[in-house]
Amino acid sequence: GVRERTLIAVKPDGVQRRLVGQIMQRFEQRGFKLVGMKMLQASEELLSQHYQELSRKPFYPTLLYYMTSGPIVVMVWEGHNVVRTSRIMVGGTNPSEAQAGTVRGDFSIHISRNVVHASDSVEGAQREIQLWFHRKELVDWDCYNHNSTYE
Ligand code: YYY
Ligand code: MG
Repeated sequence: GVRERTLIAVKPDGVQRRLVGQIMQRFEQRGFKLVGMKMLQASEELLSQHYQELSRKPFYPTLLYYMTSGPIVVMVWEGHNVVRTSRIMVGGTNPSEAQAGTVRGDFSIHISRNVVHASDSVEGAQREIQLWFHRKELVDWDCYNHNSTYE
C-alpha cells in the first residue's frame, strides 16, 4: 500500500562529504513522503542491533567502528513499494557493481564507504524504524498533491 515505510540513513561518509541534500532530493523528487528525520552519532549498542544479522561477518567490527565514528542522518520515507524502490535507487552494496544513476553508483567507490543505508525488506524496515525512532518522532501528514502521485 501507499503507507509502506523504509529506513534510509546517510552514513558518516555521506555526511562528511555533504551529500545529505542530494540524497534527500532524490527521494523527494521521486515522490516519496518524508515522515521522520534526525541527525545523531549512533552508539555501538544501537548499531549492533541494527546490524545484528551481520554479527558473524568478518567486516562487522570495522563496520560498527566506522558507523559510530561520526554523525549520520536517519530518515523514514513512505510510499507505494518504497522498500523495493529505495533499494533500486540506492544501488548494489558494492559500489563497483552499483549502476550509474544510483546513489552508490554515482557517489562511491568502496564497499566500506557506500554512503547510504536502505532497509532490504518490509519486515526489516519495520524493525529498523522501531529501533531508530520513537513513534512520536514520526509525522503523519497529508500530501496536498497525493492524486498527482497515485491513482
Ligand atoms: O544492505 P546493504 O547495506 O546493501 O548491505 P549489507 O549486506 O546489509 O551490509 C551492510 C553494510 O556492511 C554495507 O552497506 C557495507 C558493509 N559491508 C562491508 O563493509 N563489506 C562487505 N563485504 C559487505 C558489507
Ligand atoms: Mg542490509
